[in-house]
Amino acid sequence: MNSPRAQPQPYCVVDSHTEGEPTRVFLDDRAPFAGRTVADLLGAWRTPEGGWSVPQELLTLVAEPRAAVATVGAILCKPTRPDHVAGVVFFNCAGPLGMCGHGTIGLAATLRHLRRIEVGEHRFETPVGSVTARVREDGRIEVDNVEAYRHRAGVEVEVNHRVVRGDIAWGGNWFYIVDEDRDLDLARVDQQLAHGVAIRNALERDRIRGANGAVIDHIALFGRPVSRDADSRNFVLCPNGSFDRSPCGTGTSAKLACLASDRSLLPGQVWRQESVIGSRFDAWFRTEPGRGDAIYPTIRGRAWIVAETSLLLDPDDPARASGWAELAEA
Ligand code: PYC
Repeated sequence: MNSPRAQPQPYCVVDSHTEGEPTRVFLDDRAPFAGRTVADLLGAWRTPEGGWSVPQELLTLVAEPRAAVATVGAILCKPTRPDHVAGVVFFNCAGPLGMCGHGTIGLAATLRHLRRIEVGEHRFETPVGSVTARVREDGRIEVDNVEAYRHRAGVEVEVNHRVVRGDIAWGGNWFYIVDEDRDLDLARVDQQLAHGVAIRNALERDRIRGANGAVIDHIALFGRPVSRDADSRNFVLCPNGSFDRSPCGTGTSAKLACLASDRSLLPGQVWRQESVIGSRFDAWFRTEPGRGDAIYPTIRGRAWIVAETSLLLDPDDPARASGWAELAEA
């Protein structure tokens, strides 16, 4: 008879969606995350090139068959500053994200659900800077994102024998932003995904990158809104080849930076961004003297809790990858 194999400790998670886009929060009260800060995780997961990667085992936990492909993981970490509630490291099944707007809204809704925070302002440390989430009485959550800016305007790239023109902008992740003439809708998701991937490949082929040689891993197509009271509809290709069901908090931030640079949107003016599934974020920005064209965007949206669960990785399961070596050695 086979003796029973030791089962690894389950990962406790809370799942939510923000305007349709899933977030899976990994709780910080048990190993391997208990007591870890953002810097601990990034240090453990540092790559020889100076970036950082996410262990395969964690990528497995935000991928099929345990999650929808669009899922963003959010690892809750110990804060290092007394005025911050927590740290957070975002990733999807392809690897790390800098910031994540929908994920921060999902994280704040999760912490409220767990009664760890209440209505009010809460600060979080992320790998790319501090962000603030304001949980409102009406359940909406506003995120004051990291600084956003347009890096280059009107950058042309040849895609399938056609010239595409777009702006390169930072909103917590790197985006190539294209204003599209065509309607963006769910019926054409396959074409939109293929177009996004072709643009991303063409940018890499031509070594067109963000500041300091950063790879542009998000492609955001902006088009006409469907709702009368929205300003625009978008389709955002994420690094894992999925599309954002929400209007993408960091993508909307990057778009705001471009609008601000073009003087097409003023500080405080509300921009209503619709996603390809028709969900929405309201967004606006402020500026600071001496910061040039950089803006400080705020995104407002809603999130709903959908599950509290623990994830199992059976050692015999072929859909599991091994390896906690990176963190264990930290
Ligand atoms: O909301 O910032 C965002 C985001 C990035 C990737 C998926 N969602």
